[in-house]
Amino acid sequence: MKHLRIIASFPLAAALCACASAAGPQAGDAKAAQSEPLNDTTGEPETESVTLSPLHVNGPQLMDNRNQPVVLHGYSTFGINYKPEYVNENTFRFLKEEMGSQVIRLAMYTADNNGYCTGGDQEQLEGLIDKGVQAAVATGQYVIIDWHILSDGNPAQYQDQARAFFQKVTRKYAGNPAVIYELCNEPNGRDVKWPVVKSYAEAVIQEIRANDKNALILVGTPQWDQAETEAGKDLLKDAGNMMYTVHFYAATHKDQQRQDLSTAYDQKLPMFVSEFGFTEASGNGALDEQSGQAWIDLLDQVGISRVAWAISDKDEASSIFKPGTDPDSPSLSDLTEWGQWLRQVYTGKDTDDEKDSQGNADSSGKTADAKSGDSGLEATLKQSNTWNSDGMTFTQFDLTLTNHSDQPVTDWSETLNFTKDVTIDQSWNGDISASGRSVTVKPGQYHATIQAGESVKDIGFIVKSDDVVKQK
Ligand code: IDC
Repeated sequence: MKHLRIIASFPLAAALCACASAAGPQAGDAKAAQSEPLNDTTGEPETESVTLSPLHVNGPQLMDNRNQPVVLHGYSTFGINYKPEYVNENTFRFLKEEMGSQVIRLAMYTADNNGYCTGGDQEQLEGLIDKGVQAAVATGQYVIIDWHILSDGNPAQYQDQARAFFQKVTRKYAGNPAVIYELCNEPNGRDVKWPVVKSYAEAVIQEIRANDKNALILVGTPQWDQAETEAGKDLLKDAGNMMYTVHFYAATHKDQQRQDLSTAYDQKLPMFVSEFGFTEASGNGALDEQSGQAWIDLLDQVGISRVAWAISDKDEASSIFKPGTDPDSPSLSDLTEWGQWLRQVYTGKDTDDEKDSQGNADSSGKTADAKSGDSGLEATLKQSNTWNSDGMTFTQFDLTLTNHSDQPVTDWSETLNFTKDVTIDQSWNGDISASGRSVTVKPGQYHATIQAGESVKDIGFIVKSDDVVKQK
């Protein structure tokens, strides 16, 4: 577990710096630099608490403070007034280190289940928000404070409370680049058209901007966050740094909604998917992986951040944890099918393999080495960035090779398979070549021998393909 933790938190800047002397000029190339959008640090491996880069919007794209595109992956809490126990630093750390999370959304219902405006204990809820913000920051993640309207479909209904709430929290967190404000979860209802939401947003944004000129603000769109094209025709003015939210549940929302997102993207609308699932919109029912994958491919293509519903152990298909999961010590075996799927797409790691190799609790007889490639090394490939340029898709992968045996491994070779034909655009710290859908990695000038127990983490490459590519 310890070494996984280091892999997950090692900033790419450090890897790139480390290989600048080792791998030549490509290490500092602008494209490679795109892959380190998050940490406003260079050099040292990340400690618990990192400074996150302030985020800003440029055209439709979210960017870091070096003007590099940022695509955040993350998880939403279930309503914090339903499941306060999951607002928990240990859970957030697990999500960061094992589940590829870079952003946590704190969903605070306003009306449902003793919400903030319907009898909930406001002080207690504000305390939970603060606990969540601290826990996200302590684990190096962005955090979204979400005013989670739902049964109260019209955000104007509790506009005064919303203004007071956002005034309070922005006073508290002013200037903290980790904190993002989501003004209203999912406006809905027959009369709740975009102008209604827009005028609510204007009122609340005024409060936020009085305290914080730069914070990133997310604004909902009507029809449960699916009327982005309406917003695209009538943008908020002078709101500063902001994006519009789109939500989807893949088993319910399909081609039409994907088409709407593409249309809005063509309008250059800055969008952020602050909630999504693969279930039906009810949060339950079977996962529709086909429709879900089509959504993920689309988000990858256009570089949109996404936050999955939900950090919960409720017995429903959109929960990432099985019932009874201990929020103080979640583990891979607690993941539901949905949790496992998210881990796979956010980190490239297959949870079944890892569960087998964890702590030698291996009933299947498989060893850690059995899952590795050709050489007896454990190979973990992490997709760290993807972007489009000149009509092609570029995807950066970082490779970790671990020798779990008690013997050094020499003259190794690893073959990695992908879903599409790829060519190598750049590579570092290895002899790396592509043929069709596979990439072969051999030792270059470095790492000819990997010692017993050693983990090599600075090998990486960027592949070029005609569409989104994933490891197979
Ligand atoms: C759902 C929960 C469900 C709960 C319901 C009402 O999954 O257990 O009973 O809220 O509190 C949304 C909402 C989100 C919903 C989710 C799934 O933002 O609050 O959570 N969903 O229905 N929009 C579309 C789907």
